[in-house]
Amino acid sequence: MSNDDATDVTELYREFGDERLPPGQRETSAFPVLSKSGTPDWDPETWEFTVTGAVDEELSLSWDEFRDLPSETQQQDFHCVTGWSKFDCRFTGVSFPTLAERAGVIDDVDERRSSGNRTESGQAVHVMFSALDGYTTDLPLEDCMREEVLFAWAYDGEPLPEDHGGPLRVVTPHKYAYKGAKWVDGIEFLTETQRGYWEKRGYSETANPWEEERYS
Ligand SMILES: Nc1nc2c(c(=O)[nH]1)N[C@H]1C(S)=C(S)[C@@H](COP(=O)(O)O)O[C@H]1N2
Ligand SMILES: [Mo]
Repeated sequence: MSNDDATDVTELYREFGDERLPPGQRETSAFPVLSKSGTPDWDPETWEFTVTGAVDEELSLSWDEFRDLPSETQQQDFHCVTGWSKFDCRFTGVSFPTLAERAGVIDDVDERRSSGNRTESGQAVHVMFSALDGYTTDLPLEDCMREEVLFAWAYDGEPLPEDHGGPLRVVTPHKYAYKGAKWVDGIEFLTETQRGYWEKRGYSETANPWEEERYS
């Protein structure tokens, strides 16, 4: 795969700040590994990805079914809350909006009224990501409904390394990287805010690198 196949989304910082490198970060060419408790095992035969909560249709996808979803390759920046940033990472995977559409997430009140199942599913405003190692992280729905939020299975054209979340991880180039669950195996659409693993332990809910939202 050549670089030309990737959509360059590194300019998204202009929405948040003047500089591509967020304040208090330094650029590195390394790709350190940060995990709360090591790399979990995964079995492609039994792995399933679930989409639950305030959706029209709850989903359960096998690895093959997940891999059949429409995918794309993007060139993105990666900002770790511990102070390093890595530019021009090439990730391939499924965008969050693509998956949300599959599950019939309706985040518009008028659409929901006319869909007739308002009380059944409630209105999704927040998302909880879960992972094979028990990690969780949360974001407001509007921060997830961006093309740059990818469920990525490849890095630089190669299968995503296990330490970096292989087979599947989330990347959130507009947020500190703890918002991107490695080994992700499910998302739940929530009708109210809940806190994830680091968010419960004092890290910022919103995690905007250009505002240095590191801790809450
Ligand atoms: N499942 C899971 N996802 C996770 C973590 C984790 O411990 N478990 N750590 C987070 C943190 S704090 C960071 S900084 C990034 C690190 O990603 P990397 O190891 O690929 O650099 O993953 C995030 N996603
Ligand atoms: Mo982190």
